[in-house]
Amino acid sequence: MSQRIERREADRTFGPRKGLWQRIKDVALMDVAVLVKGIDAVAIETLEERLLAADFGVPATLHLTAAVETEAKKGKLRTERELKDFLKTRLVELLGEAGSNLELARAPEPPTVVLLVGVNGVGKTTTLARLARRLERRGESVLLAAADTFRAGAIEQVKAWAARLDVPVVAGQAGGDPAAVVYDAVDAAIGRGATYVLADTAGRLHTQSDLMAEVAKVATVAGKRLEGAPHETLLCLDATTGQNALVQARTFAAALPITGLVVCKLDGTARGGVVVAVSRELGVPVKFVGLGEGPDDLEAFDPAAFAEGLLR
Ligand SMILES: Nc1nc2c(ncn2[C@@H]2O[C@H](COP(=O)(O)OP(=O)(O)OP(=O)(O)O)[C@@H](O)[C@H]2O)c(=O)[nH]1
Ligand SMILES: [Mg+2]
Repeated sequence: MSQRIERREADRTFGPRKGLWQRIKDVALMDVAVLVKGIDAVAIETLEERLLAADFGVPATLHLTAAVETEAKKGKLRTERELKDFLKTRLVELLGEAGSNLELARAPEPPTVVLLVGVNGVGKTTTLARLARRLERRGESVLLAAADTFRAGAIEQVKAWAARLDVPVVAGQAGGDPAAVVYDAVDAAIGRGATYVLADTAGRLHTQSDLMAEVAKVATVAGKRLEGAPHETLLCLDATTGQNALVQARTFAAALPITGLVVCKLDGTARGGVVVAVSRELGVPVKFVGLGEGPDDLEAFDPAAFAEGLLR
């Protein structure tokens, strides 16, 4: 990593609400001189700085700026429109490299077991409820597993969602074994013919190795009741935590097989580049994005719409 990049990464001076494209345009990049002479080294540096400040992370930033540089040398990026379109296309390509299956997994035979994992407060339980609602609307029959037995009030939180959404819930005792709750939930889903089991888990810091082992065990035990389960393990990340989301993602992926990402709280940041950074680093697609606190504020991830929104 160049020193220049390290320095730039530390130096985040932009208002969080300003759009990325506005910030790219703001300084030297798109003034008249640049348009006449083409994109020069200073403009590339500016672009680099803006992408880092928007949480793209170093690898994705270098990839994008190198692509822009190459294209500019061919004399192609001479207008604002050309640069914007080029960046959009490259962004969609980058996101596509992490996997094209953006749909929620579906087991060959029901039920499909989905596990939600992530650090404290990222949006796991809210996402569980929002997924339940989506699936029910599609005609699936959902069963919730309240497997956060750790945090006070977590079981009640899932029960409250279950009542509100009118879906069944399997819960154990506070302080009980989360793996046993998921096992029982899968069992109950098989018994009553539910098509999806959505399992909440306790928030845990990626630095707590005992708790990371615990969540790995939850996944293993689900597979003991139903071969192939969990069919989907979604890692929830909070977009407002910036590059720390990347560290979390790496650690969780090392502990258990993460099949998809949910980036929550994208409504609270204009630095959505973290979506690109994590999916690229992990090689795992972003499947959903959280755009608010309400039960409908979860959207299936659409790379083209995302790139468009980011560069608006
Ligand atoms: N603005 C916004 N807020 C969100 C989003 N997703 C979740 N939240 C809020 O974030 C807070 C935490 O959400 P939870 O779903 O309880 O998070 P959690 O990961 O289950 O938390 P723990 O169980 O404590 O680890 C709540 O106040 C949610 O309303 C989102 O996409 N946008
Ligand atoms: Mg929770």
